[in-house]
Amino acid sequence: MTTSHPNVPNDLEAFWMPFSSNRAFKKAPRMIARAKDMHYFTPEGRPIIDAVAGLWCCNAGHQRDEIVAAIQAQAAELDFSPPFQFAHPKAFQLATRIAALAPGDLDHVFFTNSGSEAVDTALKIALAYHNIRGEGARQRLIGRERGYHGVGFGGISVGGIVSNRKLFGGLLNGVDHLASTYDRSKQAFTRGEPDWGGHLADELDRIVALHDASTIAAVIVEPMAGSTGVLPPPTGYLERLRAICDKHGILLIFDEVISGFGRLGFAFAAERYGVLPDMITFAKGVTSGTVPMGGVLVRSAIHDAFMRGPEHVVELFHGYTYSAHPLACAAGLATLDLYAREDLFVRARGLEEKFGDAFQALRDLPNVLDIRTIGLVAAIDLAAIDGSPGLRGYRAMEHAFHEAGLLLRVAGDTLVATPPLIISEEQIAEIAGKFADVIRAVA
Ligand code: PXG
Repeated sequence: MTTSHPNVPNDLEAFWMPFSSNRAFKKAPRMIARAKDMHYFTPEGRPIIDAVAGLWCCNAGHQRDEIVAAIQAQAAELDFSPPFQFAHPKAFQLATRIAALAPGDLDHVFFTNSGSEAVDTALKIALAYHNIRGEGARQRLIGRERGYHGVGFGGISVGGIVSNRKLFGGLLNGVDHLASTYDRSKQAFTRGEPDWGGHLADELDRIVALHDASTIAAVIVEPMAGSTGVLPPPTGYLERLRAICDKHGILLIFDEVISGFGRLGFAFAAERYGVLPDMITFAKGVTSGTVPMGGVLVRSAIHDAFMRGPEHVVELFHGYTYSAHPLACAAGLATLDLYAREDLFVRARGLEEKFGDAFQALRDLPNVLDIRTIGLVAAIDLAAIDGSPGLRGYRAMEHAFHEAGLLLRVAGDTLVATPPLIISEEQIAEIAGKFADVIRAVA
């Protein structure tokens, strides 16, 4: 593919794009060159309203002056310092700030560079925790069907997305999965948490009975499953999981890579649901997507269990060269300042009803099978084109970008909206209107 525009590269061959239809893209590229607040701009300068906060991450909107300035200043002051046996001040400052946002005694932060690394880190901490307490037989990990926990081997093993698993061999041993909490016949067109499905948490008791609690290390779930099309937790479900884990000494990990930092109107979904997990994984919104960063929040008892033995000894043989990178820490601090100053989590909570109204109103459009709304998230299931699952969704994404000036996200034939938390009421109406145009265009 060649193109004559000065800001567009002539050769698109070398870059193997992640999770993309490379050949289709390279025939008709959807190129993004610039961004500001709620908008992207193509190289030609055409505005595209961002209905998905980049990829669920730019919660404060794009190119916010305070975050840009903090990154620029940090780059001029300290490019990198080794995170193993040395540190820079902002790493401690940011960990303290994140811990203060988290509920209960989730008081310790292990930094990573992505959600995938955060998930693998949390799973490793769970296994090691049981080991050092003399319960080394606790090796099994429990995930959930339709769960997404990134693309590391740990994450795809506990994850429940067939395409992410089937080509990659045997994965981790000793993993089991809970059933997905979604049943359209019982939950269609639900706003917020569905009433049906809380009992599905009791499956954990069945899995425990099969394997015995003494072999199970941890359960990992997204409080709200995001990537497979937005599946809010049924009322009571997370509480029941917590109770069963407590009964059996199993650690409960909430993967909040998507639900963290305001998406559901709270710093973390754990707060919305009043359920305290043993660990929370986060990424994305911590820097509003500006610099890669992820991490794991860990409860005190788990952290403290490692802090024993001779003091010169490394307590956890795990970490990344770029854990707590100075640029990411500077971006994170500026992002948290901005969230606080503009009260963006509370703002999201205040907009939830209007956002839900705007998207639930699309239910009579052609091919709409279900609409789920929660926080500042909406998912619209469209009927698949016979014999070509995902084609209607793909066409919707293309039409949205090229014709409607809209960036949306598709998961198969499900269209997803998850905009920056700075969205105005007028922009909610604008985005919902564009979704309606797109759904009609692909009918
Ligand atoms: N856990 C959860 C719950 C996620 O949503 C990851 C882990 C992995 O994060 P990294 O930073 O390694 O990508 C994610 C990522 C989508 C979509 O369209 C969602 C994600 C990534 C790409 C697309 O829903 N979430």
